[in-house]
Amino acid sequence: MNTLWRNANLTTLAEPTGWGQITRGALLTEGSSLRWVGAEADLPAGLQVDAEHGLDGALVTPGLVDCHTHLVYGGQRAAEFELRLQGASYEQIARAGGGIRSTVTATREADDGELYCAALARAQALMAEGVTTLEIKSGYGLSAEHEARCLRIARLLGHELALTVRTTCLSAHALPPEFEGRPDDYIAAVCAWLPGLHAQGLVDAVDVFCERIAFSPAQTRRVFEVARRLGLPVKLHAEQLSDQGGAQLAAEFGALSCDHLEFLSPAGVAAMASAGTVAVLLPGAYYFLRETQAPPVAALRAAGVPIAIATDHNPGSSPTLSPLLMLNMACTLFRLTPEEALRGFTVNGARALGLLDRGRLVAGQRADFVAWPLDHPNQLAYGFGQHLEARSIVGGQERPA
Ligand code: DI6
Ligand code: FE
Repeated sequence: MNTLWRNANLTTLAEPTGWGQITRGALLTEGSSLRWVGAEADLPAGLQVDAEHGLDGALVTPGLVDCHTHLVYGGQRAAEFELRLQGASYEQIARAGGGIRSTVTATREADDGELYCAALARAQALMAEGVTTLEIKSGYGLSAEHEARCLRIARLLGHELALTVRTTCLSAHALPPEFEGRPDDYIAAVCAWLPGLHAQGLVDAVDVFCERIAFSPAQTRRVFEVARRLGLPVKLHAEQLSDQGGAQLAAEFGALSCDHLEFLSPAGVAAMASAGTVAVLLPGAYYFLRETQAPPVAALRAAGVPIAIATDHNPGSSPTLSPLLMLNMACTLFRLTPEEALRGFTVNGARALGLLDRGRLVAGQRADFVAWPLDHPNQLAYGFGQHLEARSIVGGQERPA
């Protein structure tokens, strides 16, 4: 089925730099792919289409790719937010058994229906702001059974909703209480259950939280070695609170991405550049934890490391469901340009998931695009806290509002 989408003010991101704007543009979709993108005036003569839709001159961008979320969990942590406002640090709360561990307890106690409904509502909020591809990590189950449950819910969302879901196994997120004092034994358990999760088709990538309050580079390596044996790509929560040399380790394994990176060293930047690893910057967590050291954006740019932006939605460090607010914060807090921020939430976000078939509006890519009631793409990052009625077209089909 061929569908023509007319009267679009296109931002294609077709080239490595520049918005790639085409005013009075059109898109021709064939099934779930883009077959032709250009100015209406250049439409091939005698074109036969099965359907035609007008986009009313709306700004049209590639669909947003939220490449880093922890969407499936029970409970919430507003009380911990209050404790932090009174002076407790994220690390102190984690060391005292709160933080991630408290969400693990709430997640294990929630039944499947509760977990599914809560995650569904979060996914719908992201979709309302133009997300068409979503990564979801496990990491609040921390046992074979509960990790599988959370990944299954993530997969189910991908089947039920009009968006692509990619799952990441982040079992090495925190030490569960039953392994207290035995982190190496827990890593051995994770390494033992990973092949089973993979065999059930639940895992697209493997991630580890490499940090002094989580797992060491040596423990990270053990998990990555299993991932490599299974042929699964890796990602890493790296240098969020301190420099662990995680980026170099991840680069050695050809990681798709290293995420957070506030404490990334020059050696880490160089390693990521040579491995082609994407830097996923997470301004929501930086803001909410009131961090003061921003990631080394100028060094990443100079080294040619692709930069992605994501919500990092999670109950502890980034309870936001607003991709547009993240675009704004990427500019105000990390000094990205509005164009770099949009690229970060589209083409580079896709690359951080190993998806090269989306993120730009060019023939051959997936027909995932969003029509916004705006005039210029720089307005996406501008109106912080704005609520826009976006129309999303996913795989060539308009998603019901
Ligand atoms: N870094 C983060 O910012 C999230 N996970 C991680 O490894 C926070 C998770 C949480 O606090 O629940
Ligand atoms: Fe995260």
